[in-house]
Amino acid sequence: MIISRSRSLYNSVRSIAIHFHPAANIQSAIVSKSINAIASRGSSVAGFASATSSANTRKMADKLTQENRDTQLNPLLKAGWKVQSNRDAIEKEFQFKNFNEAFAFMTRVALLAEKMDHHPEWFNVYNKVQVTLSSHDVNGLSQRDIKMATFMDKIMN
Ligand code: H2B
Repeated sequence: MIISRSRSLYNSVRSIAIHFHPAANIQSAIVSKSINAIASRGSSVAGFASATSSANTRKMADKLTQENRDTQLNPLLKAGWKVQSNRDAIEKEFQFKNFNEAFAFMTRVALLAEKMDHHPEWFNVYNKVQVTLSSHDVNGLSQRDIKMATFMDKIMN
């Protein structure tokens, strides 16, 4: 009895101490953030089927038309991008001073790729990065490839 009483006293003192401890406040803020993140992930799982099908419809819509090719792809071809002979994809080789510069470029592109959910095919050896851009879901070039190629050219200059 005495043991259990002092145990419960200990627990309430401990919980007060935790409550008022600044580090505990930070910790509980982190915990509630994580819970919110898990909760919102849960609700997006519930809406998964409709979310993915609308994402696919959106992605299909951005496949390049002939007009887009004349107005948006042509400037990239003038800037050194080439359409592959066997595939509706564009490629370009970027060269840097050293590996560090090449990897910094790849890191900046990777951040955009994650944001866009659109990823380049690429090959790196030391100071060179060979890039191929194509949109797998539309089996060819899309606005996303134009955007990514334009970004790569911009950060090179
Ligand atoms: N990148 C490219 N280049 N084409 C795609 O179709 C593509 C992608 N689809 N990155 C994304 C990821 C898809 O697989 C995810 C599930 O949205």
